[in-house]
Amino acid sequence: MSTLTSRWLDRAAETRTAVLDDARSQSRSGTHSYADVVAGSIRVASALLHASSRASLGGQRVAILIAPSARFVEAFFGVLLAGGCVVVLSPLHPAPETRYFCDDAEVSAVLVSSEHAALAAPLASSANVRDLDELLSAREDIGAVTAAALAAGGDAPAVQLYTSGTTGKPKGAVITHMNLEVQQELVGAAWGFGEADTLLHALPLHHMHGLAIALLTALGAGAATRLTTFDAPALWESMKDATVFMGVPAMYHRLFVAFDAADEATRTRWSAHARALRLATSGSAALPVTIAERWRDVTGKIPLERFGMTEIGVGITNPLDGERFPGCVGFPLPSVETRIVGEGDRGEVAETGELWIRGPSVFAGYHRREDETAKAFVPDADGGAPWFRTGDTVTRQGGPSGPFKILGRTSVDILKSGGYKLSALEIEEVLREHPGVGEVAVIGVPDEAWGDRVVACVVRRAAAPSTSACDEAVLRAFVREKLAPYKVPKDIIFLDELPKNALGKVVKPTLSAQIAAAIRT
Ligand code: MLC
Ligand code: AMP
Repeated sequence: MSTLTSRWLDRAAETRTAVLDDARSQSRSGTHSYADVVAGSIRVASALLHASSRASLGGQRVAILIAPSARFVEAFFGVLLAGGCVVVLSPLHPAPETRYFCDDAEVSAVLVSSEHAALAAPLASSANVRDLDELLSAREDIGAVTAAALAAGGDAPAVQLYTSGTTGKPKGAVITHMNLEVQQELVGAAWGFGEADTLLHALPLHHMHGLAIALLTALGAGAATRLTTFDAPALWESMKDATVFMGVPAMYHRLFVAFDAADEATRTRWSAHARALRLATSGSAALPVTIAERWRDVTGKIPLERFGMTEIGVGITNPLDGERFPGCVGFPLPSVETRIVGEGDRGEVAETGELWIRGPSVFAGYHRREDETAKAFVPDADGGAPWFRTGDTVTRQGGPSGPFKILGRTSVDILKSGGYKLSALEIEEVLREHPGVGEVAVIGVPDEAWGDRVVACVVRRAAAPSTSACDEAVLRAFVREKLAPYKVPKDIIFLDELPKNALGKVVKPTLSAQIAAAIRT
């Protein structure tokens, strides 16, 4: 049995609160003890095992489409205890994207809670859609569940998270039980998590930040988690009952938009709530120093900024106690080895270059993408474990023992909008399917609210059929049918031509500079 699942089962008798459901997103609001949620997960696992007629799901992928709630946690651990690997789906994705995730992962079942039943309906023809409430009403078969959990060791796949890359469609990053248990320990210890904590959690659960860095760290430490969806005024209010808040920079930006719009008395109350938190962290994208300093003005401390990835969890963090460096992400966690590599791919150490990482929290590979996996890892010249290439350009501020500073991405085709990693190529591929589009280049324009503002530059097809109107509204609606709303370009700009080099390739840095200048004027 992995430490992840044994640690979970060890909490079966604990009456402390594990999850506080939010009335806004949940029919079954209220508080749920560890004992209740562990019991729920055992019922889900029992039902899955009985339906499969096998002693263990043996790493089968099981998708879950469930609102942030205790039910989510029950389904998540239910799949793990039965020996399955969880694919977290999000209600934000339209049917074609959800179908792609299910097909790519070859899921054996999709567990759906009642509030998302309508969203799952289009999947029913191709996938085994199961009502979570039905699974939760199963009889606990602790013998079968313990046997299945025992069969899934540290190397077993626990979660498959879809992440965008430099090839069109998102890839399924396979994260093992060991990866997650190491994260629980490292992050929990570095940030001082304990049973007295209440985590205020408004992050989406289909990504590493919300799922593992936030939720699993809190559960691993026996803390309580208030699961909710993002709403800036409600979050300021909820900070009153929390000890820790974790957010992406776009959330901090939004919090301050609401703060600035509030009256004096409200601001005073919200400031007091935020000051009483013992910890506020930021990650998934660069936290602008101006936002960090505003948070310090309100609370006395800048947020604790850290660096992470779907493929590695948190790798580098500023300290909980001691000096935090604005604009920097701090120092590697114990057991995380780092190397800064200059151009040329030969692994030569440099002052500024691509960050390579290795250690027990690095993922196992991309599901059924051997080529992509091979490209992501570099063999170690001295015969040690291979290095994972992060694709981030970094340096160490003030010299080789200074804190890490993230300077940008090595690829112009990877964008970060509001903390979501987006592939410019994926969005371009969708736009190219429209009959009115001749050429297209998707770029990220620096933006205070989103980090990268996604902009599509389109050259209309000269010989487009007269029926295929191609204006901004039409193209945005076209993308929205196929991709999550956060991937829909914020602006679509029509150009006569795109800047290209001698090989006919679009020169995105030139295009980005032109568009950024045009937007500013
Ligand atoms: C929402 N919209 C976005 C967007 N989020 N557009 C671009 N980028 C985003 N991130 C769109 C909506 O679809 C809507 O468009 C419009 O913006 C306004 O939406 P909203 O309702 O005001 O936004 P909201 O739902 O409140 O979302 C904002 C947010 C969200 C910041 C809460 O983006 C968010 O949860 N981001 C977190 C992403 C995350 O967890 N990443 C972690 C990756 S893991 P329209 O057209 O419909 O009006 C990782 C590892 C690590 O990176 O180290 O952590
Ligand atoms: P994802 O694939 O969604 O997990 O995104 C991982 C990427 O987010 C990293 O490769 C970085 O580019 C970015 N990232 C995460 N944390 C930070 C941070 N604190 N500062 C800058 N970029 C970050």
